[in-house]
Amino acid sequence: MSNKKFPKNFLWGAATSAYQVEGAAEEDGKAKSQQDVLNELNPVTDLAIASDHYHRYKEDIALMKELGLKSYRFSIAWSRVLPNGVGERNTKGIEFYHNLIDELIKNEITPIPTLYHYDMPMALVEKYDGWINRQSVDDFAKYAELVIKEYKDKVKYWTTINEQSIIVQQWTKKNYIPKKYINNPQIKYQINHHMNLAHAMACKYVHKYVKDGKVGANLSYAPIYPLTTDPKDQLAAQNANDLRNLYYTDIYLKGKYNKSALIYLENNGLAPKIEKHDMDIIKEGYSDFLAINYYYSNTAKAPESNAERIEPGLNLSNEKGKSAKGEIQPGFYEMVQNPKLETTDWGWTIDPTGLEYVLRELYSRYEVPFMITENGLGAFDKLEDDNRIHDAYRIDYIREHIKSMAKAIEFGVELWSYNPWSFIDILSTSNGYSKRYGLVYVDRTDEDPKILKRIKKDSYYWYQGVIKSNGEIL
Ligand code: BGP
Repeated sequence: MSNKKFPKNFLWGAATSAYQVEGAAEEDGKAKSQQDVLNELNPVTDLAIASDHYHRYKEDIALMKELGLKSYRFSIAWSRVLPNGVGERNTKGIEFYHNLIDELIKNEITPIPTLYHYDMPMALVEKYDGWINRQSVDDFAKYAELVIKEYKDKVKYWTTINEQSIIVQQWTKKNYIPKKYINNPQIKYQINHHMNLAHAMACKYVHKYVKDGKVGANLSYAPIYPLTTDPKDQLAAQNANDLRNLYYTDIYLKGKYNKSALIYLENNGLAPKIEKHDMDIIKEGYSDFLAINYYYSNTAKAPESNAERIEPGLNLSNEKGKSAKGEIQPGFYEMVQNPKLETTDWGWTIDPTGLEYVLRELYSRYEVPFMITENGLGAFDKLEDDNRIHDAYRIDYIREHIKSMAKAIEFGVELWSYNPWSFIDILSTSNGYSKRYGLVYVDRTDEDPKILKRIKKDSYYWYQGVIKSNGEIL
């Protein structure tokens, strides 16, 4: 099959998120987000500096331009715009994102902002426990309205909330959860319900204020395969897909909760409390597309009849891919390792075929366009004596995923954009700078920020050729 199928105006991009690159965590009026505090409690690296993108965005955008990027997916830090989450605006924060967006546009790079990437303002966590409290929906809606109105003439593509399914699965890591709630897993589905409403409000505002504006959520989506050909395992994989995947996409793209997943949650005392007009709000805030973050696939089997519940995120693993393994939902499914697939150094399966599987599965179900807003390989990169980073493993990973996108396009899938994770090295939440994803190396360690020099990796030069040939030279 040829790779000629990428449309002429395809947006070849790259991605980052605010707290993982910006630094300046408490500078120019920004207040702490829950990520700043979570990192203080369990220090991995320095969020006050991170990759110092806040001060070096011009240098970084010059590198994007040289690479040939057509889009840049980044996130806006709520607590930079509204330090208290609500109320007084931080002019300097608002100005920063104007400058960033202007610089992108000047360099013909389409901005794709995300409104929320795990970084609830700490002020709202202190005030009312953050997303646990329904007040968060109104406060997020106010923040979203402000930001959308502010940048509406410059930004056409908007994404709302990053990875709600990961926020549920890893609820104690992606949210600051006060101790009193820790033993109540229903809370995570309540948080998710509040986010569904918040997402819908943001979609509504994009449709209201942005001429030809397009909006969707960023969802981490891993296909779920049955472990064997036993029909019971097949059904378990379907159950897992309902609860871990369709429970989110049906909300965004059908305006409904996936029925079997909701019934399972109700039967187990885990369902969210849904108020009278909530489903109308969710229906009204429809999405125009889905932004998919794709890293790995998962596998499920039928659990033993006497198996006890193991919630994801409560096992010992720190990593998302690994954490799927070991989850048991009694009578529904058990997540297991896939014996057919290789894994990364962090135990995440490497499965480019899964990306074609996901795109085609979702397209047949919803027939909406997609963007890939994250996809990449976390690795221990090494700065060699020749001052280069020879990351052939990353090139292989990205190449195979691009081939899968091309095949999905050949089968009719509408794909607008591909934004590998990440543009420059970012801090990985659980692993700091030892787990690197960037096309551009940031010369620092967790302990020592050094001078944060940017060095183009081999993957940067390779991706440059991919973009130039519109995906033909891989
Ligand atoms: C996605 C997140 C990113 C990034 C990435 C890699 O789920 O949206 O923020 O963290 O995963 O994950 P990690 O840093 O844990 O390796």
